[in-house]
Amino acid sequence: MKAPRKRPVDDSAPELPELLETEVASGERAERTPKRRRPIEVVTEGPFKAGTVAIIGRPNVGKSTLVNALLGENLTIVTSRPQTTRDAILGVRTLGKRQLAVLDTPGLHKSGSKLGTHMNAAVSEAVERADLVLFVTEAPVKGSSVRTADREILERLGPNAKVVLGLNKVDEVQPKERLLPMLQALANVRPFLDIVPFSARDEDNVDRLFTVLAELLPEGEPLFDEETLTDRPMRFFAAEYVREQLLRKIRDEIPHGVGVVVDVWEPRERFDHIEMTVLVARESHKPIVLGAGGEMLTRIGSEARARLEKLTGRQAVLKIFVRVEPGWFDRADRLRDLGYASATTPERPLV
Ligand SMILES: Nc1nc2c(ncn2[C@@H]2O[C@H](COP(=O)(O)OP(=O)(O)OP(=O)(O)O)[C@@H](O)[C@H]2O)c(=O)[nH]1
Ligand SMILES: [Mg+2]
Repeated sequence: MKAPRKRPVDDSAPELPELLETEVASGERAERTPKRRRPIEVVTEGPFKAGTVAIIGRPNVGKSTLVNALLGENLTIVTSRPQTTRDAILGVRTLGKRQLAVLDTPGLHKSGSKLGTHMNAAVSEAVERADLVLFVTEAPVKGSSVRTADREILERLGPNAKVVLGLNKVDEVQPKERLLPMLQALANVRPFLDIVPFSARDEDNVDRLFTVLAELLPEGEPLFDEETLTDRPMRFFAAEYVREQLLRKIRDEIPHGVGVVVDVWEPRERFDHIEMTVLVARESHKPIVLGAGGEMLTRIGSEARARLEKLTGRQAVLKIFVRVEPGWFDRADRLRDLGYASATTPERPLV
């Protein structure tokens, strides 16, 4: 069997990534042209390639947005707040002779609770499990030096880890030449198999990123059947979509965030009947979640329901309760109830 194609990058001179080449070469006129979302090129000849890519990076750099763009499905939750994702979440896309299984992971951060420890441990597990790591960071609005937190993550990845560098949010930087010093600085921290600048939000260059990652995967049989989107049960996403709305609407008022537990999931003939509990840490948080006359919780429920129905293709009826449970984020049993698999795993180095 042929080895997967690798494109080594010289530390001192990173390859000029494709997005930059086109934009630099075509000048100002091209920048005024609206971006086109290119479809992913489907490989139909030759051996099948399949494998897992762990997508890691600081909180809020756009990992989950990217996962949804790579999957072509709105699966994982996205908010403008750091520490949105709390567990490694698998998403699978099979196109022709390529199967890309991506692991969305929590943003690596300094943890202050069992939940935080679990989140960082989930990243280590994802890296261990994966064939390839995609390290994502965001384009700097100003300056070009490598952020300390980025450097720390890159240094925690062992020298033998197979890592691709993804630079997100390039839509925020004009002209694109301004990205080059940062790419150069990052490439000086460690070698990357490839470097891809992209905008997950605008789905710009995500097609190329898919191709680059898929080509680096090992040859072999598919890991999942062609229709698989994720290995998580729908009830996990039901809870996630409620949490997403809570984070979007009232994160400022609830500093420790919330936990959402699915208590009942009953498939009935024409709809799924779902009962959930929102855990808050303080009595004073309960009226914030409920809103005046329960209006906030009703809005949260109806937006989460709409998102869930799109995913399951079935109607849903959601009943949401709120319970005060001080310190829920520090209780291993509660974290397991919330579906966070490695709730008791201690933090380990990223291998
Ligand atoms: N301008 C711009 N914003 C983006 C892009 N991709 C993501 N964002 C925004 O960045 C914020 C964070 O996105 P997420 O996808 O939740 O980031 P994350 O890395 O998964 O965050 P955590 O789960 O907290 O680690 C959201 O407000 C996104 O809309 C992009 O390409 N351009
Ligand atoms: Mg995320």
